Amino acid sequence: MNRPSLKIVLISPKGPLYRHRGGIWKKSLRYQPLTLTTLAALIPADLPHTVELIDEGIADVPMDLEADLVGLTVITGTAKRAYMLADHFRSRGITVVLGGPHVTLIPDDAQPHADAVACGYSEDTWPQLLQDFAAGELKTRYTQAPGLEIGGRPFPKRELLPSRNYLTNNVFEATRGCVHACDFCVVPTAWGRKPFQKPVAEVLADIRQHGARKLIFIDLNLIAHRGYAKELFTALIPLRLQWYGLATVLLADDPELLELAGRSGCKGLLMGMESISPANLKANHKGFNSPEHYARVVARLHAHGIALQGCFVFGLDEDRPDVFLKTAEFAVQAKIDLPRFAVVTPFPNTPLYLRLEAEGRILTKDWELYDAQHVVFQPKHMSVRELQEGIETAWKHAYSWDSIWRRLRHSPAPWPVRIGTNLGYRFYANNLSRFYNCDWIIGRVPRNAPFVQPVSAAGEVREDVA
Ligand code: B12
Ligand code: SF4
Repeated sequence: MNRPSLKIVLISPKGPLYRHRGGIWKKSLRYQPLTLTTLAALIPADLPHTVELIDEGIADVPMDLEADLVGLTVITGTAKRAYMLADHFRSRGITVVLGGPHVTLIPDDAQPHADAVACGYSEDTWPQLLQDFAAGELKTRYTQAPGLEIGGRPFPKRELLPSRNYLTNNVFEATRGCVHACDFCVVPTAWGRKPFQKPVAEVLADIRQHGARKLIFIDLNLIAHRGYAKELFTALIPLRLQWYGLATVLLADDPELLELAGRSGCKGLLMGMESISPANLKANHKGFNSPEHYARVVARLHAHGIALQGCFVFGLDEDRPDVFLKTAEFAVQAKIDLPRFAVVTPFPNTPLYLRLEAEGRILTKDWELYDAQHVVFQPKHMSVRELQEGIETAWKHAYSWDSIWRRLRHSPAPWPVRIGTNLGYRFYANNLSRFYNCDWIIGRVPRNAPFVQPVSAAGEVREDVA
């Protein structure tokens, strides 16, 4: 019997970065996301269907779209928007499925807005969910299969999103997960500490069939499993590529792996430096980071032609009002190519969140503000306003002309890249509150409509925020 063709629409709702269309985050600065293209590839071939992908960062969602099933991927900062879209499509009789990091962290929050939620990695459950739906047997919750393997899957269908709207669609994934357990990180809470890996031959086959020469690995910690990283880097060498990715600072203490990374074409890495306070790092289970060695990390990466985007968070319990300038100046002196600063964000159900909630310090559960730029909890040694303003101070210091010059001279990146990235970040640094709409928090302008006033767990408006 012929089954009717399903019309599936997959949506990545717009998040905090896209509130200000026309800002510095123009189309050309984004790389193509992998979530929707991966999900599209996982739709069973024997299920008659058509599929459409909508990345709301580059295109509007037609509210009158026709579909049998809409799937939305949700991170905490986009949850409010995702729920709004979900409620709308369900009111039109369309079946809605929600999945992604936020749904995995806190499924009961998403469940009322969906016909089904998918928790965890969905390589096995998403195809099953679709078969169930086609058979009229959709369940309300699908949870990551215990023996999940991410290898042996079809390659992401990158062609389903328009490549012209992105800086690149040469975006790849070799691994998932991380072996560490940093208190503020979503990864161990959402997906556990088991590293998942695609067979190296499959990663290479995907790169080859896509014809990528310059690419991005989105893996959160490419060196989570040393043996795998060694195998991958070694296999990449003959391809003579250039690649960018994420790793921990531990790479710098592993001369063999670092050399292989350099030889395999690694040109830039993003690393979570997090804090210059060892006490902060220890308290948050990231004691393997040693701030006294950060300058050495940079020097060793540079020696292999690798530039560093070093990320710091502010608001951990040891931070006091002098932390912002100290950290920014530290980053400049350490010659970090591109320092970045964010507010530590207690994503739901992470150890950090649970601790702050137990202490009555979570100020708001308006998920839209959980974007790593807004202060959503009561800091220990400063006011919300000091923390919110301090981040701008750090950005402005790190991207002053003087600081740019002091860092730029040492970068291994080609001059046009060094200058372009620093100018981009300088512009961002000087317009930060505009992009993230933080002004209302620090009282500079009246509050804008969609945000709620942070309130303490007890329900009263916090005076230091108002
Ligand atoms: C690449 C990436 C980005 C890219 C692209 C984002 C994008 N939309 O794809 C960029 C750089 C733009 C980015 C930006 C940000 N990101 Co980001 N990003 C990632 C990263 C490293 C990989 C995501 C990815 O493509 N994974 C590969 C795909 C295949 O996996 P997946 O998305 O998890 O999908 C699988 C399952 O989750 C599930 N699934 C997911 N969605 C759905 C939907 C349905 C219907 C179903 C059935 C299943 C399902 O099935 C998939 C297959 O198993 C993740 C970390 C991570 N490893 O997940 C962080 C991550 C998603 N980002 C995060 C954050 C916080 C941000 C920013 C807010 C950071 C900032 N301050 O700017 C911004 C906000 C972006 C926005 N939307 O406004 C957090 C989200 C935490 C949270 N609870 O919200 C993560 C988890 C990182 C972290 N450790 O905290 N990010
Ligand atoms: S090392 Fe990075 S990815 Fe791993 S748990 Fe810590 S913050 Fe998360």
